[in-house]
Amino acid sequence: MIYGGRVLGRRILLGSQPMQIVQPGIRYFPDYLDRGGQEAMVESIRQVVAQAPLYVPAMPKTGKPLSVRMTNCGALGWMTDKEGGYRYQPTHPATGKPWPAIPRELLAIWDDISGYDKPPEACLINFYDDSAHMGLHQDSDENDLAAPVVSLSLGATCLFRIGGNKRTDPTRSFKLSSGDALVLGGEGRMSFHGVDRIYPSTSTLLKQGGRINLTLRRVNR
Ligand SMILES: O=C(O)CCC(=O)C(=O)O
Ligand SMILES: [Mn+2]
Repeated sequence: MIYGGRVLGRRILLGSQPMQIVQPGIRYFPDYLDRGGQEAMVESIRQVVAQAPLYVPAMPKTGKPLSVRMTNCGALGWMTDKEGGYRYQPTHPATGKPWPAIPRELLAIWDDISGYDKPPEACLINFYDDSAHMGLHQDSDENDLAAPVVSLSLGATCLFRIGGNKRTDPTRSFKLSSGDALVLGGEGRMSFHGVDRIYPSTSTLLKQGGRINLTLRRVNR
């Protein structure tokens, strides 16, 4: 059973809008989760955060704090700090405990739209307040680059930017709203991308405002 979704024949259709190919390998699913599905997902994420509190990640070497707060669920979690740099690790940096399991409704989304036969090992949870952003980057710390990255947005709308495989390639920007899903796979797996800005007060999903982004990743081949 998929929470908030409808089952059509053998295909589980959660989105109300058709999928759009933004550029080769980049698939955009507007309104993928309906409001009920979004609320259920927020509740699952709250339970993860209760076990694995949000922390402030820091840039390698400089120790400059990122503007987003992060946590993870899954066997592995992505993190960065001054001493250790970008990496995946099996435990939370503050509690020392293993990350909580990936909620089953997130695993169902991976099964529905990733097109990949192995399950995700990591789900990075980013929390953006109204002034947070994320600079242009590639997701390149995974060994299995054949697997896509599956992203789900909840709460405030953001301006998302995506380009090509080189930092200097031209970019395009579009808005990601609550319930939207995005897949970076195939030719688009190494596309540079980032979040330029959050649009405050564009969603009633999160009572305190802000935006949550969840990215499901396969780390090992
Ligand atoms: O917040 C987003 O939509 C993108 C997040 C992202 O690129 C990342 O966590 O690597
Ligand atoms: Mn990324």
